Order: sequence, then C-alpha cells, then structure tokens
Amino acid sequence: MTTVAAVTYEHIKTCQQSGARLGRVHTPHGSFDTPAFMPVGTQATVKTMSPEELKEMNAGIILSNTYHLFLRPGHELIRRAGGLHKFMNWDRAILTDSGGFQVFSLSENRKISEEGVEFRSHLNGDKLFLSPEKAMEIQNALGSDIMMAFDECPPYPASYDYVKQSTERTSRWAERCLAAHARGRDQALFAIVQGGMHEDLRKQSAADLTSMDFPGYAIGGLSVGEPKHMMYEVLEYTTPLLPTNKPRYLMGVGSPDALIEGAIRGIDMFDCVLPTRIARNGTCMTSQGRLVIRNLKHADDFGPLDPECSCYTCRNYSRAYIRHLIKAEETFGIRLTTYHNLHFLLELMKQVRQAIMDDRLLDFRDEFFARYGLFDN
Ligand code: PRF
Ligand code: ZN
Repeated sequence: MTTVAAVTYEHIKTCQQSGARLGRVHTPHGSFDTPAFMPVGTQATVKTMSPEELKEMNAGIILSNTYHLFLRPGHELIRRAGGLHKFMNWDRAILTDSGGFQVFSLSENRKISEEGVEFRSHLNGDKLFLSPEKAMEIQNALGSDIMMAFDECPPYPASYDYVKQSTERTSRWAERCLAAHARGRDQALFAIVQGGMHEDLRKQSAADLTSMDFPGYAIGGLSVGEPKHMMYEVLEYTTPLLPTNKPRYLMGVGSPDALIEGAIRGIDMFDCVLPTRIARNGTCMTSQGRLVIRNLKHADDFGPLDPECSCYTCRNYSRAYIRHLIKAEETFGIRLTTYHNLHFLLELMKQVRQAIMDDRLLDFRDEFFARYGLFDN
C-alpha cells in the first residue's frame, strides 16, 4: 500500500539569475503556482471579498486563523458545518495558522509553559488554553489543507538565552503536533523554523524539524520589528537549510519588496494582512508606488487607481469616485480598494513567476523598484 501525501511540491525550474524557485503545490482542494501570495481570511472571510471575487483574481489558496475561529464561532460548530471550506463556501486550498502567533500578539495575561499557553480571550476575557494537541484538534476540525504546527514566535528584540529556550520548546511542540495530528490523509502539517536573528539557533531549529520529516516548512519569527536587511540576512542562511522537494513558507510577509526579495531567496509561499488592511484606510499599491486615495490631489482625478492595472476596480471606477466613497465611509469604497490591492499582489506574483521562467528575477526586481520606490511596506 502506498500513502500519498496530502500536499506535495512540484518543482518546475530554478531561476538561473537568482536561485528563486518556480513550482506548483498540490492540495486536496486544487493546485496553485509558486511563489504564491495567500490573502488572509482571519475570520473565515477575506474582509469584504466574496469567494467568487477571490477566484476572479486567481487566488489559489487563502489563510485563516485557528486562534480566531477557536474563540468564535468555535471549531466544533465549523466541524458540524462540514469543515471550513464548506462553512465559508471556498473550495480552493486553505492554510490555517496554529494560533501560536496570535495568542502572543492579541491575548492578555498569557502564561507560557512546557504544556502550552494559558491566556485570556481578547473578546470576552475567558480563560483559555492552547497547546500543540489543542491546536491540532482545532485544525483537524476545521479541515484546512495545510495546518501549521503550534510554535512560539519570540519577540524582537529578545535575549539570546530566551530565544534559545523558546526555539528548543518549539521543536518539542512540533514533535507533539506530529503525534497528535489525526488526519494525515487529507491534511498536511507544516513545521515552523524559529531561532530569532541567530544563525546557530536557526540551524538547530531547522535540523530538529527537518529530522521529523514534515511535508512543508515555514520560516517564522521574521517581520517582527527587525530591520528589513536583517530579515533578508536570516533568510539568506535559513532557506538553504530546508529540503528542496517541499514548500517553504515565509510567515506574515507581504510588502511588494519583501515578496520579491523572499522569492529571490527561495521562498514559495507568503501571507500578509498588509494589502487588505491598508485598503481599508484607503491606501493602494500601484505600479508607481503607494497611493493615498484620501489626498486632495485625487479629488477630481477621473483616471483609475493604477493606469496599468486591469482589475475590476480599475476598469470601472475613478480615483475621484473611490476617494468620495472612502471619505464618506461607504463600504463599497473599501471593497474596491481591497479588490485592487489583492489583485495587485497576485499579479505581482505572476510577474515574479514569469521572471523566474525567463531567468531574470534580479532584473525584474531592479525594474520594479525603480518604479515602485524602495519605501517600506
Ligand atoms: N509563527 C506563526 N505565525 C506567524 C508567525 C510566526 O512566527 C509570524 C511571524 N512573522 C507571522 N505569523 N505561527
Ligand atoms: Zn486595479
């Protein structure tokens, strides 16, 4: 009898100029091309977008959150609904984060021990507990195609000793996740490499986790306040420690410059709330850089957000109209900016994949930055 892994990585080619990887990830809910960007649907919805709209812009996978769905509406309810795909009417791939990051960034009075994390709900103050076993139980109930191991993302800065203890615990937690994972046939469990900004700890973390043979590996603990050059440096020595025949996922990174720099360093998957979050205050990503639609200069501009964009928003609506909607706090305004920003990043990843295919990703980066600008986020 042969067991077929739930999620597999098909390598298509390596960029001769940069070492970036062009590939395809296969899941029980379809395949997606890599490097890929995953829109974030924290509460079982990508804020203001319907699944039909996400498909129209060619999203092949979205991310959702164990932490939020555990608190509300509860994973047992979603299990009864037939799983997260059915609950939210999304039939393409879903990756769920484990809660190991959100519990540290959102909850109060958290107490971390070898067993897990005790915390108070940011919604109603209830005392709750998450552990490797609980995170697996929740994600098994949600039925995501890719589940993430329960980890700790150490803050930045943190002492070497703290990061070392934390990273070793994350390895022990990964072992427990593997043991607790009950749906190996149709759900893949990815491990998360930690180790802060320390090369030896990243090496140890990658060695611990690769010896357990997960079907995919994430790099966590980056984009937590460190300077960008430091993140690129850590990626430079961490990505080569990961297996070449499995997907590599850089967690919580999604600014246009970091997507390109990450792909150059061998990353296959990314997620970030950035495009959807900034859209809701009227900031748009365009081929010429950031556009703040509230600015007075757009008040009587009847051209599109981005003259080079072919999205639904840019084909049909003007800057003047979108500015009016955003200022009037009309929901349709943030739907239009959200659609455009997601389309922009999904299209950027398509261009990145084409540049890998053509062995010119470094040239593409230089051309992109010359027009977009180098500013952060
Ligand atoms: N761990 C988990 N989720 C995450 C991170 C992490 O380190 C990050 C760090 N940028 C974002 N999301 N589980
Ligand atoms: Zn557009």
